[in-house]
Amino acid sequence: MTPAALKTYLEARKQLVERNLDIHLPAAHRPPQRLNAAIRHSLLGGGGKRLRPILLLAAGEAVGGGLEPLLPFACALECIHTYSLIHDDLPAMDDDDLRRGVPTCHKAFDEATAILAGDALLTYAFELAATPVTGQPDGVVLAMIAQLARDAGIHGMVGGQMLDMQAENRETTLAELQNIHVHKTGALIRASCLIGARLGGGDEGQIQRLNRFGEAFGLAFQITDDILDVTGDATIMGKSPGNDQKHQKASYPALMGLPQARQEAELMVNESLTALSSFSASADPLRALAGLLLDRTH
Ligand code: GRG
Repeated sequence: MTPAALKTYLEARKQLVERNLDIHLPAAHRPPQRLNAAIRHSLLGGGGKRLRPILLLAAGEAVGGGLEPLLPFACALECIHTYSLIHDDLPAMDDDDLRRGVPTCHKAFDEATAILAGDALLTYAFELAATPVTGQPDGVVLAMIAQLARDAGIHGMVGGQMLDMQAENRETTLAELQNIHVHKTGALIRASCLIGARLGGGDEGQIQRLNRFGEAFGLAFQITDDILDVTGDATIMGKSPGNDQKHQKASYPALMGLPQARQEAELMVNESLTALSSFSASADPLRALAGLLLDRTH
C-alpha cells in the first residue's frame, strides 16, 4: 500500500467510524443535555485517530468480512477507549488539561460530569456491542462481548492502569513495565484485532494470527507512545508531552534510552508483520498500519 493510498484509506475509515458514532450516540440536545454534550465533546469534539475501530474493521477485512455488520462493535471500542481517556485525565489520575487538541472533559465541564460521561460511555459500549451481527450466531457475538469485558476490565485495561499507578515514583523493571503496557494499552488493541477477525468470519488459525498481530502491534504502539512523550510536539499530539517524567513513570526510553527503545519498537513491528505473513493482500491495510507506527507523530 503506498503512503497516499494508506492516507486515503485511513481518512475514509475515520469518517465512517465518526459518522456511525454520531448516528449511534444520543444528540447533544437530548436530555440529560449536559451529559450528552460532555460525551460528544470527548468522543467527537477533538478528533482522535480512531485506531481501535479501524483495527477491528481492518482485521475483519483481512479475513474477508464486510464492513457494515462490524460497525456497531467498532464504535463500542471507541466508546471504551474514550471513557478511559476521560477518566485518565481526571485530577485523581493524570490531571491533564488538554486531550485531542481540546480541553479535557473535566475542564470543559466539571469533574462529576466527566466521571459520569466516562461511566456512560463504558456502559453504552456494551449496548452497542450487543447489536446482532449479520452472518454470525448470537453465541459468537456473546463470546466477543465477554472478550471485550475481559480485555477492558480487571484482567486488561483497568487492571493495567492500576499496576501503572502503583509503579509511579519507584524503580520498575523492564518485565514489570512490559506487563503494565500489555494490560493498560495492549489488551484493548489486541481485542480489536481478535474481535474483528472473529466477527469477520475468520477461521481459528486466522483469529489466532490476528490476535498475535494485535499483541505485538499493541506493544509497539505503547513503546512509540513512550517515545513520543519524550520527543513529541504538543500541537501535533493534541495533548501535553512530558507526562511520564512529570509523574515519574517508568517508560521504555527512561529504562533503556531512546535508541534502544526505538529498536524495541521496530522489533515489535516486525513481529506483528510476521504474524500476517500467511495473509493475502486483504491484510495490506494492517501491514501498512504497523509500518506507520515507526513514523508516528501523534
Ligand atoms: C482510567 C480505566 C482507565 C484506564 C486508562 C489507556 C489508559 C488507561 C489511559 C490512557 C493514557 C495513555 C496516554 C496511555 C498511553 C497510550 C494511549 C492509550 C494513548 C491514547 O490513545 P490514542 O493515541 O489516542 O489511540 P486517540 O486520541 O488518537 O484516540
